[in-house]
Amino acid sequence: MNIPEYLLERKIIHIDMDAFFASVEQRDHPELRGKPIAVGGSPTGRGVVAAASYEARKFGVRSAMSSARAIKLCPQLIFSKSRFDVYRRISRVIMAILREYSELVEPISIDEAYLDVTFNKKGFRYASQVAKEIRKKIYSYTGLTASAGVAPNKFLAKIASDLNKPNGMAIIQPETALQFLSKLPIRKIHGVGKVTEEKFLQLGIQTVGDLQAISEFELCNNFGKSGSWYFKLARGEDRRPVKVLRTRKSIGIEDTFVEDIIDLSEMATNLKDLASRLEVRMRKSDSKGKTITLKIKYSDFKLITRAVTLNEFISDEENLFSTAKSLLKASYDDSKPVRLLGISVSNLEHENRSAKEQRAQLNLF
Ligand code: TTP
Ligand code: CA
Ligand code: CA
Repeated sequence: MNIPEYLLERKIIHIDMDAFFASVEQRDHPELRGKPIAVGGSPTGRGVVAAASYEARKFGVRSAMSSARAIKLCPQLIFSKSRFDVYRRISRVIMAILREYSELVEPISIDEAYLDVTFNKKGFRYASQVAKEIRKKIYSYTGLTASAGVAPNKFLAKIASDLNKPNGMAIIQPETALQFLSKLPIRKIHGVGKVTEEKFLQLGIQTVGDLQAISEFELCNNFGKSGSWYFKLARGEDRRPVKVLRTRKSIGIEDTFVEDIIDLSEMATNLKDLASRLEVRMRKSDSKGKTITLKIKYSDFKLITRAVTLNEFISDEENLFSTAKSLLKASYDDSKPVRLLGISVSNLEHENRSAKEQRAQLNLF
């Protein structure tokens, strides 16, 4: 059988952490290990389950289920509070590990990413070797397990990472992709929800194999534009590139005043307010930075920026304010009314750190 060229061009890995939030809680609270646990809102309120441990899933407990229903299904279920800052930090370590193998990394949620390893940084011949190494490294750095899918494109890689979950991996080879697809139930196609599945079933389409027998024209008649997409997917054709999301290079905040300001102490008051709001933003995105930039726009719309790089990473109001204020003092001119002030922080900490350093900071074990 001829293998279509689009299945021979690339090697894509999809990595997805196992029961992510729940596994983190079990890692940090040994008494929860081996037990059915749910991370999320309490069953007495109107909370929902964010993540369920694999032990809890045996009882049917799932993400997005109401906590009240979860406890009915599994009366011994233990609820654990979520700790987003911890999950975010771990996520960053994982993404940094992935970048050690390829520059082409596309995080698609807090616990999963695609990477294109057609040309990987370590010169591995097989993508499966890369995936194996990555899983090992994630475990040694975070104490958590990940599952991996290796395939010629994103669509197949995502399906593959689910096949041997948890703590497993699967490879879909170009040679076997079409045969594999033919047996796959239609709902396994990413983006096919209950409603679309029902529509497929009504047309007598249960597996991707059934879908392969339908013409593109007919699919478009039934599903509009998505018809062509389904037609391609049925043949394992997914040319979507792994897109590198540019990481944030700076965080800033600015205010344009209703009336221009000429008084230095009034400017300082505004700067103080900016610094306080900037601190909140930096805390939210869990970042610190070294370079502080002050932006001044004068009443004649002339714009200047003044920057200083500190010896340490900061994110607190006090330091932001005092640094910005000294920049302001140095460039203050009492003949020039100011219409806008802004502070931004660049040279951010997480860009400057490798996975190893991030792990050291996490102090996991
Ligand atoms: P998922 O990857 O969907 O699930 P999971 O990691 O818990 O389990 P699996 O082993 O099947 O991959 O989601 C990752 C995390 O995102 C999950 O641990 C908690 C969070 N999440 C929510 O907060 N709400 C949700 O509805 C879902 C699906 C996930
Ligand atoms: Ca997951
Ligand atoms: Ca996920």
